[in-house]
Amino acid sequence: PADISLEDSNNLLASLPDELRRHLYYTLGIHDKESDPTYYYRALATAVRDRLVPYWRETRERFRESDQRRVHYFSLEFLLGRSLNNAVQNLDLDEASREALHRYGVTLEEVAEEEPDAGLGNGGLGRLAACFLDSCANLQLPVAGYGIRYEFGMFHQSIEAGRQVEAPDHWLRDGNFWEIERPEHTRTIKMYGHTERCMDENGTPYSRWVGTHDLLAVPYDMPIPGYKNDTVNTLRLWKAEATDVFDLEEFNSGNYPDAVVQKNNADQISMVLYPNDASENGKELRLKQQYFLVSASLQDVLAKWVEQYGDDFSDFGRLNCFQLNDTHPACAVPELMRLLMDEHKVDWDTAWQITTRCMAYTNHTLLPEALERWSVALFSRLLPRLLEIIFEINERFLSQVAKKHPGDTELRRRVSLVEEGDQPHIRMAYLCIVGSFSVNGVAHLHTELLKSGLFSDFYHIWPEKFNNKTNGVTQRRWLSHCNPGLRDLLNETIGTEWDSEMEQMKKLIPLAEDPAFRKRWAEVKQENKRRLADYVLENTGVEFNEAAMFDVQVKRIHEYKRQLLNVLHVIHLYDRICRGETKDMVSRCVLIGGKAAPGYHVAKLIVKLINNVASVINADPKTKDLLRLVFFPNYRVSSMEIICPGTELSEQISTAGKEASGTGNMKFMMNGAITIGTLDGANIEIRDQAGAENFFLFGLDAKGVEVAKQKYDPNAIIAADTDIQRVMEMLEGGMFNEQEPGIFDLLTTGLRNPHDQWLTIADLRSYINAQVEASKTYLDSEKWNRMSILNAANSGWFSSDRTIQQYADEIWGAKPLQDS
Ligand code: DL6
Repeated sequence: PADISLEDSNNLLASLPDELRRHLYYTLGIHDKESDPTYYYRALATAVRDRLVPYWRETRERFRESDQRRVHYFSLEFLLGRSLNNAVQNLDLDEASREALHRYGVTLEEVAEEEPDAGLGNGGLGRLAACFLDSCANLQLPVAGYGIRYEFGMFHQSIEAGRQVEAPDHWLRDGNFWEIERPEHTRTIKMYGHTERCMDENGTPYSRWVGTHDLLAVPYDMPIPGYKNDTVNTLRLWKAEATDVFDLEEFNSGNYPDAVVQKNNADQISMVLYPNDASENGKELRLKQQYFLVSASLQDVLAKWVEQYGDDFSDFGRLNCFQLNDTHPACAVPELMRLLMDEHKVDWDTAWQITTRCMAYTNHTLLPEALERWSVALFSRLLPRLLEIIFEINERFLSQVAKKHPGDTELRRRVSLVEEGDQPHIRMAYLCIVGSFSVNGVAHLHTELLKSGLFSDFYHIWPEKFNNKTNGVTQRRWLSHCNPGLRDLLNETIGTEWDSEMEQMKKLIPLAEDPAFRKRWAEVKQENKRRLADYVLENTGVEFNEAAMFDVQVKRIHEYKRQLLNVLHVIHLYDRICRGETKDMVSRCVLIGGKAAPGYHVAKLIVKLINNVASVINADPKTKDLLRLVFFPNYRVSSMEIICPGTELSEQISTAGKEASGTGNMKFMMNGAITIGTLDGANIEIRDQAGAENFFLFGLDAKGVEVAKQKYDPNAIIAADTDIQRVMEMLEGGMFNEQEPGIFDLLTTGLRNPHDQWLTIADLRSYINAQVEASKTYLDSEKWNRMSILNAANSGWFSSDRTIQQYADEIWGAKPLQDS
């Protein structure tokens, strides 16, 4: 079957209804009418995947035959969400799928609901990787994703007595109908052991890594379909397995449990996603995951290279690029060196030239606690050969620095890859910078702050390495798929090209002045609000008033993202209601959602506070029709697909200088929500694009934050502002924790702390004022709708197609592979 042509393979497939029937009958063994929609999901997913297979193979062939540069996107996270609707949309199978399902009395929507989210990521960084893969396939770029096939994805969050409760997310329990296992490409991964110095026949010394514990990396490929362009790229996810399932000696001696120890140890590596978005916890298993991913993936790429070009690596750097999604895959730098030198006999200088020609690093955070450092002791136990290589990279780098800046020992100490101390550590970000030809931030401000702050020494050494690539999101999932009402309106009014040429959205600008169009725009939003209200009711039991403003903040729970600031404003509104000060008050339904890292105590306390405040407000008859607050549980990709289109006010309220970019802000903008936000991350660019008059700005900017920190006195601010004072009194007086006195003290003392680095109280007055402005504007619905249209109209810049085009042109030097 390997030589089946594209045409033949398509001919092998019957019509979609017949394929659905075949999979129900033969693949799933369903012989009677089945009422459980999960079977229809499985059969349809398999039938749709079959339709991708010929194009998938064809794309792979084009990839293989081309002499263009190939890109390998290394990421510990790919937050894909659901695949069915995406594939149906990209293959233009919507109508055919609906027709095929019709005879069984089920809808595509019901069937799509059966698919578990592939939650192989924490938040922004993982979802960005998924949007990037979509755009690469849309642009027909030769880009493959490499990640880990976690058995358990992002934990399931439920709320019990207001608190977050985590449960495992066994998303693979019922199988994954998209993936194809490729055991023939299994790779062996080394860990532990020690190194030996040896001498080759020419008397040149070299190192051997021996006595290792080996395990296997087995690839599972997920198709990444391009948008109606016959291209299907690949996301290769690795599963860890033992080299031998049983230790036969132990088994034969009757010691059954010990016989499978090796298997269990190996399985653990791809068992679970670490649920920390912005902090690392230095666990050995995490380093194992990181090394496992990069070693397997680099071996894969090198094996394909050798198959095609033999052991001549002279063009390897020109024809390959590895994009490192944050420092998580940083071991790729020493591992490529190791593979080239130890396995392929390339000398150090050539290997270094190749490595630094093909590695590129993206930084996603300025938070110091998120910057990875691994202890030298752990490295030397787990990856002794890599440590040797890192030490040598460091030595050579520091001597280069010494040559350029003689006598500046302080500089050498600062930029060293090894942080000295009682327990020396390897600075993974520095390793990435030294080993890469490109270092990029993810929004203009973020990149500038990297250059002037965190990485300023390196910026002075290599200014040419630094560049910005402002993030983007795919409009095909985040507009076309999730907002069918708006999609249809756009198609009817500005044509259909915006789905792959997002700048076409600009055609909406003149329509913002057309009252008839504004009316239709508002009708679409209203319908999306109705859908969101149903969803909220179903998931929280709280009724949203569909005439109210839908005010939303969904993202990971973190102090710097300041969900607390949002709650303080809600308490302020409640205070106004309690005092009867409701003249001109706009009804609001406030939704907050997101997961807190299980070990992040303060974040979990914020979740509890939101829930407690919600309980009090929602139970008070005075708030009826004026104010609702909900904490939306288990926020994930598929819930954003309903939340985003129904949102009117998008809360992007981080402490300036802390949010690298944000991407939820872009999804909301595309769907016509108006942002209330600080000058942080990509908010700045959102405001530039939308126009300052179409954005509710508040708070200190990044410089202002640094200045304010010098003489911050939150208690004086509270004492001088009666609104804020009352909010604090309500909080501190126990109004929201009558049964559990003192539980929120940590939060209130934090707010009052002059060293509070999130400056929540500093920005509260300005935030309240911006909220008043937002409310006033909302009362003028014509104005609001005009602003909403102009936000969507100017959101073209935030398509990940634009971002990826920039990566391709300015970093990768990658060209599209057209279909033959
Ligand atoms: O670049 C994607 C995304 C940004 O939009 C967010 O602003 C940023 O917080 C997030 N960073 C992380 C940090 N993880 N690490 N390391 O998730 O990246």
